[in-house]
Amino acid sequence: MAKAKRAAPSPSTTSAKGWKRTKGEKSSDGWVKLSKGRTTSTSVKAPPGPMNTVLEHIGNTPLVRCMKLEKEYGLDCELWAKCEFYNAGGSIKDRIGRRMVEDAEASGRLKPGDTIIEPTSGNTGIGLALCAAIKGYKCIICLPEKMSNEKVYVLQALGAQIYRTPTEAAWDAPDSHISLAKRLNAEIPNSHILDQYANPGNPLAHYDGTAEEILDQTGGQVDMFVAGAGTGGTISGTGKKLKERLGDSCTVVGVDPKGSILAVPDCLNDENRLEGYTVEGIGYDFIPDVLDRELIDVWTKSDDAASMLMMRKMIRTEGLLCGGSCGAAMSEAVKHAKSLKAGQKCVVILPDSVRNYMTKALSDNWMIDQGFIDNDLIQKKEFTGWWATKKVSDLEIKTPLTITEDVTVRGAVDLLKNEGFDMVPVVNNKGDVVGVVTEGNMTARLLSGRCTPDSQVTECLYKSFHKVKLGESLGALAGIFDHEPFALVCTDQRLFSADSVGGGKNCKTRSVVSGIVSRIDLLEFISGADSPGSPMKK
Ligand code: P1T
Repeated sequence: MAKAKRAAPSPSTTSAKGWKRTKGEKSSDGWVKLSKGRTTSTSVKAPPGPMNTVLEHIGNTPLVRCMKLEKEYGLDCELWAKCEFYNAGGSIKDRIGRRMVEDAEASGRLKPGDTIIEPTSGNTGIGLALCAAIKGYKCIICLPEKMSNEKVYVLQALGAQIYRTPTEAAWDAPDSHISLAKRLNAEIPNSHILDQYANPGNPLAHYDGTAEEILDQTGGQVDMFVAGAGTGGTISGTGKKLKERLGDSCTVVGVDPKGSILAVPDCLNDENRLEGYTVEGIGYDFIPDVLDRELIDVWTKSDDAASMLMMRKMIRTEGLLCGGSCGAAMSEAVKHAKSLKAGQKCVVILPDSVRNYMTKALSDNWMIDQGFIDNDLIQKKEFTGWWATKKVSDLEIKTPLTITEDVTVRGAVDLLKNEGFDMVPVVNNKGDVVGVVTEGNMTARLLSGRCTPDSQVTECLYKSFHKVKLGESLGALAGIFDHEPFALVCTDQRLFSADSVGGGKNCKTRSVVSGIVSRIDLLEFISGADSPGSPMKK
């Protein structure tokens, strides 16, 4: 019997798994289609053309479907993420960095050799510093302390000069990042604040760019658009274009973190009003000029824990290497998108990259410290030794010694030497702990010239210390010692002021230091007389 003839496969049209390409045919989006309607994941997409500088790699970011999240949150609609972390400098703010610089060049305001100064939560700074590095401007960035060191290192590497300002300073206080930028601007000749809070180029970068891309990528169908608001440039610029094109068929949802006051109506801001929050880049204590709140149909308040856990979930399930404000936007989007039907589309902006948070929300230890635990992706470490259920009060805690903010570095060095400590808590005039001076911090600051022996200790404070209560378990303390050398033992004290006695209305609870415990105290306890294996016990 004659064997059936098999056609020899054409090497140029058959992939390793036997999927055939439709010969050389490219679909409208640039992908080569395989038979059975699949696209390869091994890159046959037409690459962008060659670029003169990396500034051309800003914009044209991918829109990615989040099917795992759709399923997990029981959504009928399609959930799409606009992945802005693929911009050259790693965030959506590269778009406005480039736009504001190019507008200022075109108007003749910015000239070769000039200095760009900007108050920023970091990403606009990176966008501007990237332009400055490539185009040859000097760049000075004023950045609140809260923002991650990862942003600082990127800024430094791009050649920017950085000034950190207190996070708690109100926007119009003399020590805020905005006031400092204005002072530097007045002192430095040929310097300019391009001012993302008021510069029309900020929303226009999104009106002309981000929004057009989204309309193109969705075939002109966006039923819901969700974005966090910082300056409000993203949501105002994109929202304006979407409303012009789609009218009220597109619902614009603004995400504002608890603690900020951007949301409307104002009563939405009551919970934690003007208190600190962790997520970076969104929320303010003033309304920026470029934020057009008329364009926003619904405001929603995001929560730090839900934001950070959603960020981790997006990384883990969708492979989207995004940052904390992306988690804020997505954690609110999955609630609001529930109202959409099958076939409708919700587009969510993911503004920046996990690169900015490698030592923060990408670290399990950091998440646990902040209490951002879901017992699924982030689980608390459990210790099971005999000591783990004992209490901090079982440790031998030394008599507390604290110093006030006006003590000099020289005074603190003398004190540490004479008392035999290597750290001491610093309290303000109300008795609240503002930080800890440690031998390590003083060494780093003094040797690098960032403080002098006559500086106040507040110039070399370690602020990210941990507090524990006397009733806390040693297991919990061991979790802290996993990555921190010490913890402050604090007790709550209720403080009545003259006008509150009787009614008790203005009674405040204050945290008072009752000692410091370090790793050696725990080790001493475990290996000491109480240890089950100790000869003293027998
Ligand atoms: O400023 P706006 O267009 O509203 O984008 C908000 C936003 C969201 N997420 C992150 C991580 C951000 O950095 C920002 C805004 N960032 C700044 C205002 C800044 O100076 O970097």
